[in-house]
Amino acid sequence: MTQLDKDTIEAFHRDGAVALHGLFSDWVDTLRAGIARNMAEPSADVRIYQGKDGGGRFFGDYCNWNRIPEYREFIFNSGAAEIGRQLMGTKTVRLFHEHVLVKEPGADVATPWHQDQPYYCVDGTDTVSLWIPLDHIPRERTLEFVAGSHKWGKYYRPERFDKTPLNEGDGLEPVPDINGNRDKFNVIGWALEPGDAVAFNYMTLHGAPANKSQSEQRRAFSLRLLGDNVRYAKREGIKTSPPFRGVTLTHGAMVDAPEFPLL
Ligand SMILES: O=C(O)CCC(=O)C(=O)O
Repeated sequence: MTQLDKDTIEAFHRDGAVALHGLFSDWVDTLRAGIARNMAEPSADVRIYQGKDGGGRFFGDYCNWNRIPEYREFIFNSGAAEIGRQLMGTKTVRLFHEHVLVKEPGADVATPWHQDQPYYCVDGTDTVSLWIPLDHIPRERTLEFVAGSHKWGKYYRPERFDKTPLNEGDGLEPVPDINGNRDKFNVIGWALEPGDAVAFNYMTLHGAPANKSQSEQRRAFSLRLLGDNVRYAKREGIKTSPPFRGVTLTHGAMVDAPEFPLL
């Protein structure tokens, strides 16, 4: 069992994001195979942004672990849940969902700066996503974070990745212009190899550039985990993403449902 060192865990809590190198190298082929299957058989919730002028697609799909055997194998057997548990410092780890994000060569849609929690039907601070790249990621193409933003106490307005709002009139303030003011924010990010991971809190502001490479794709598998203090959040009149249409939990309940197995 991998034991994370104290500095890594401290950096995760301080900055809201930390790089973990080489942890999942043995799982790269499995996850690539799962993503190929997922792209060939997408769910009804798939979102595909077609690049302009011959650019590739930005493919996003989620909540497919139950029907993609490679995802199940990874989620239940890779030790990722234990890594999440150590980072959060919790007794329990529950699966929230997986999210796959592929930017084909020339995919010209950037991932806008956002926090994940305002999109979700959960609230709490014991949260972690493990964003696992399956291709070489140079620093200029990596997922970036505003260090410390998970502690700002703000929920910013969720948008679709093409910048259309997920909900009109949600009363939330827009995400600040981070790219236009990079000197004012502590932006962190790492060059990564296949099987590395970046772990981040659902409240940490993050974003990623378009894929300007004309030859290299950028595949990523993001595993979303929940810890002890997370509760179901019913956001009245608001579309969440993922939608979790079949879940009947009440507001404030433990997130205990077959969709969210204990790991
Ligand atoms: O892969 C990307 O471009 C975005 C990833 C992301 O926003 C996430 O995993 O929460």
